[in-house]
Amino acid sequence: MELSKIDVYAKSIILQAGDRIRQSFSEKWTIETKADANDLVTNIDREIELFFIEKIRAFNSSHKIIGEEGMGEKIQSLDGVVWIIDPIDGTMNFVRQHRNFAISVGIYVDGIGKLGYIYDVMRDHLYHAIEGQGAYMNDQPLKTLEEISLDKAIIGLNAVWATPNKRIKHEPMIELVHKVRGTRSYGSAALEIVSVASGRMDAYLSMRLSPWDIAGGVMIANEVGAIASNLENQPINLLERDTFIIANPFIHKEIVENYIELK
Ligand code: 2AM
Ligand code: CA
Ligand code: CA
Ligand code: CA
Repeated sequence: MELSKIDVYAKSIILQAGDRIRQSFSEKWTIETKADANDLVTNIDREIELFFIEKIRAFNSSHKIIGEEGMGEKIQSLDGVVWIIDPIDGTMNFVRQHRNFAISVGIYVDGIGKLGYIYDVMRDHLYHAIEGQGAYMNDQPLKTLEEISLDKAIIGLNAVWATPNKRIKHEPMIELVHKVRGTRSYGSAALEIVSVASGRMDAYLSMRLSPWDIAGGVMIANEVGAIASNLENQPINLLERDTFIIANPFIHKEIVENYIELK
């Protein structure tokens, strides 16, 4: 299967899904909670995931699908062609802000990222990458990341991690917050990752992300030289939930080694 054929098809179904999401603002959604009171899901998250599954099966029934809402398969390996999908990344933003959410799609072949897409639905910005061919925003190339020092960096960080918490020592995080030029928190991992890929932000870290939060974005960010790992500086694993950092290559090691102490 040629990647270019998959690419054309993936883009077309992502744009169709975006149209459907924008159209849904005129309807009444069903909003439920999942793991905790802040973990939201709507009927639109589920509908869009199902839309992708039907479209991908119609395209090629041998392709496997992993999606956040669990309508794809439970897969144990990344053998073959695997689509890793988050139908709405940033559901809380979708519900409360009506913006700052994205569709995330990563397509992996035998575990290697081949195609990545992040669609910022309300801005109509489609980021994409094809392995080895660079990354683009609406077909404009993203530039290779340039050298930056930590004191000039803007980092994406949820404020919780700089307060006492169960997952990470907060004292070094406070030091990091003081060291850098600024912090941001957008509430959509996919949009934070493409912010790093676009050079608007220089790092983003999270204590707990799932494969669908990062699969599309990491493909895009890799193409401009960003480094992704877990917070123990191990390679990312697309079958498990884990800690996560993506950063400009000039500050990745410094953040992980000097400021991260997991509990
Ligand atoms: P989601 O909106 O698709 O659930 C928000 O902080 C970011 O973290 C979003 O990208 C969100 O994805 C992700 N996230 C992962 N696990 C989450 C959880 N249990 N609750 C809320 N957001 C979660
Ligand atoms: Ca969710
Ligand atoms: Ca997500
Ligand atoms: Ca989601």
